[in-house]
Parts: sequence; structure tokens; C-alpha cells
Amino acid sequence: MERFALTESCTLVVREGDLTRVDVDAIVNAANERMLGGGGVDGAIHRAAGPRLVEACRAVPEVRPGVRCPTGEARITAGFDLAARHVIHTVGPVYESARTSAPLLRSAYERSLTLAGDHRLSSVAFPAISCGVFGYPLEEAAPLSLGACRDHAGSLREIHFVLFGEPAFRAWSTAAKEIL
Ligand code: AR6
Repeated sequence: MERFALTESCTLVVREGDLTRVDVDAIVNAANERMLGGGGVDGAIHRAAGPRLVEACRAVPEVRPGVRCPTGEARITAGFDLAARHVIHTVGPVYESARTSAPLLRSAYERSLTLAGDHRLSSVAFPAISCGVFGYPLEEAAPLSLGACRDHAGSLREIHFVLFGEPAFRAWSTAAKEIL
């Protein structure tokens, strides 16, 4: 585990581990636009939160058929059986290129942080959004995510990145040392 001063009032925690076990105000889910579960961290969060989570997701209004959370946006629900009080569901882009995908990934982080601020949360934990099934390169995603967090930390006191596996941990740790 490594700690960095992200802003004057917000600490960045970078660590390897399982996001579903983290005790923070909100964990962020790398979801899809339907918001009814899936594989990867999304599946793990739904399993750990219990069946009430999918019911809460189903209650989120569709903005168009089959879409509850468009790519680059975020929605919030309770955390149910998780240690975390809330789940912020966001949808990162399927990676196409640095130029076309970066604004959408940045937006997913920004909108998640804004929602946390709106709910007066003080700690949130992110996974490496889009870096699994959606194919975003870790070395591109890490500095982008940390820049978004530094610019939109608002009144948050702690932002955690809980990374699955050594390559993801190393990418975030390296980017934090370069940027912060
Ligand atoms: N804790 C922390 N990180 C995890 C965990 C965990 N328990 N499980 C996986 N990861 P992915 P995406 C890491 O594929 O690329 C789903 O089906 C994983 O190693 O979960 O945004 C959704 O429903 C990787 O580094 O999300 C969407 O359809 C990172 O989390 C789609 O996948 C993100 O990998 C979203 O794809």
C-alpha cells in the first residue's frame, strides 16, 4: 500500500487487492450501460452486495431502451451487504484509441467524483475502470485517472485505487510518483 498527497486535503491510497472488501463510503463499479451486472469487478460487486443490488439498479430509470447509465456517466445506489455504504456505478469506454477513448474515461472518473461530492461522501475506492474486458491500456489509464482525481477531489478526504494484480498496481504506483 502506498499513500500520496493528492491535494492539500485529499490523500490518495494505491494498493493491490479486492475492491469488494474495502470499507469506504463508496466503491466505484466498472459497470455497463444496462447496469444489471456482468463479469469482472461488476460481477464480483454484485455477488458481494447480494441480490438487493440488482433490484436497486433495475429501479434506476432508463434514459433509452436498455441504457440506465450512458458511457462516461455515473449513478449511485446503496451498498447493501458490502462494507461500503454506497456503490457508484460508472461506465468507461471500450478502448479504441487514446484520442477517442480518453475523454470518455476521464468523464467516468469525473462524474463518479462529482456524485460522491453531491452525496457528501468522504472516501471512495476505484478499480482500474475499462482496463479489463474493455481493453484500456494500464499505462494510459493510470495517469489519466490520477489527473481526473486531482482535479475533481473536491471535499473528499481519501481516494483509493484498489488494483487487481501486480501490473495494475505498478502502473498506478508509477503514475502517482510521476504526477504527484
Ligand atoms: N477488485 C478490484 N479489481 C478487480 C476485481 C476486484 N474484485 N475484479 C476485477 N478487477 P473489468 P471493464 C479488475 O473487466 O474493463 C463487466 O462485464 C480487472 O483486473 O471488470 O471496465 C461489466 O459489466 C481490471 O483491471 O471492467 C462491463 O460489461 C479492472 O478491474 C465490462 O465488464 C476492470 O476490469 C466493463 O469492463
